[in-house]
Amino acid sequence: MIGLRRRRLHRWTGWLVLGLGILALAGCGGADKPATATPTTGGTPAITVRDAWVRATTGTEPGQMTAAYLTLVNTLPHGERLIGARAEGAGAVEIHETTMQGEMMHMAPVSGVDVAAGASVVLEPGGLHLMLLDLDRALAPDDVVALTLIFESGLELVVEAPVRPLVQE
Ligand SMILES: [Cu+2]
Repeated sequence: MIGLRRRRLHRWTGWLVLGLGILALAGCGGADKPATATPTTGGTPAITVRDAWVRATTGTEPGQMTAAYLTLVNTLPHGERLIGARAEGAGAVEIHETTMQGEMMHMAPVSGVDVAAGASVVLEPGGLHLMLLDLDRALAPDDVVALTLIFESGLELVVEAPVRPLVQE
């Protein structure tokens, strides 16, 4: 029990540190940004994933957490709602949104992300992201993490997301 309590405390500390790190490194104000990806015309209508990547962990020990980012592009004639995900090597994955509350950066779980017909949604630092929890190993650049995105319709998409350094140039 003591070990569990300690781990929980550690997790929250990690969130705080990560939040501050995003603030310091990405300099993101948490403002809403328009989607940058445009659904392509032609081809089979589908929901697709672009530019998926996972932030490298800060340490080398197991049990860490990190964030994954990607763009969802929906060329289907109907909306889809992302409701969860799995990640290779992660004990759990949550969908989070980072917002500014006054001058404090805050992130909290959200129940899902709607991707309207013909629209795209960007998960990016300072905004929506997937939180990969309880990693069984450290993640370094050049690693690849298989992400499975789960939609409310029952659709599941698997994407190979490369690990990128904490600081993006
Ligand atoms: Cu998060």
